[in-house]
Amino acid sequence: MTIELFWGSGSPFAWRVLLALEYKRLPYVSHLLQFSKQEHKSPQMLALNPRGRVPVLKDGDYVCFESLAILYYLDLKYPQPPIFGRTPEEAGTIMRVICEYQAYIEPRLTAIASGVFQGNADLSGDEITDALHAVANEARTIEGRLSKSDWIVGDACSAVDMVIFPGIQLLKRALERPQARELSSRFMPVEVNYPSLGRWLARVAALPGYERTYPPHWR
Ligand SMILES: N[C@@H](CCC(=O)N[C@@H](CS)C(=O)NCC(=O)O)C(=O)O
Repeated sequence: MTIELFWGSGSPFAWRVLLALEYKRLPYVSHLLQFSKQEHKSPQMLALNPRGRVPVLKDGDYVCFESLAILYYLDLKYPQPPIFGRTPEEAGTIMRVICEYQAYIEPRLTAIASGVFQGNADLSGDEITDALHAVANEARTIEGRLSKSDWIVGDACSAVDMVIFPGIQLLKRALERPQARELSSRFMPVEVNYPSLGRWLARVAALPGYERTYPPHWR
């Protein structure tokens, strides 16, 4: 069976899946879609995912979308190396930290990133400032985990690293923009404010195949 991945450059959700495919050393056909040409909304793509969003994974006749669902599918279908832990307890903790990230960090991180990139929010207003404070507090918890272990949960790279890493990269990229200079001081430079998180970012970036996952338009 051939695995095909439909994705877009800079999508943190697609990046998760690329990291998982590379980590599991699965061969795949990459379909890099151009958001600017609305290729993710083509009739062919809408037939695969009626929401017109990426990533979409096709494995033979089976189609899956929603990045976390894709990670879960890949792990059950291609179990080695596992990304949802080696024990039920590890799996539970990996899922728990992913759920915490999605509930308490991701919406705020998205608000900050779209405020910076799309200019649709006042970067010195309460909403964005509060969002950054909340993200910075949550990052402290992750920093605590990473000060005790190389990976966020357990002693190997897992789905939780793949879910959180692209989000942190997106946040860093947003906070590096000149218009975010004042806002960024609470978080940046990551390597100084969160040394263990900084080392973890470098650790993920050193994984085999990482270069193939890096958003082409960020180079
Ligand atoms: N919850 C989805 C989110 C997917 C998503 O929002 N993808 C964005 C790219 S970052 C997209 O395709 N946006 C296109 C659009 O909304 O038109 C997942 O985890 O896969």
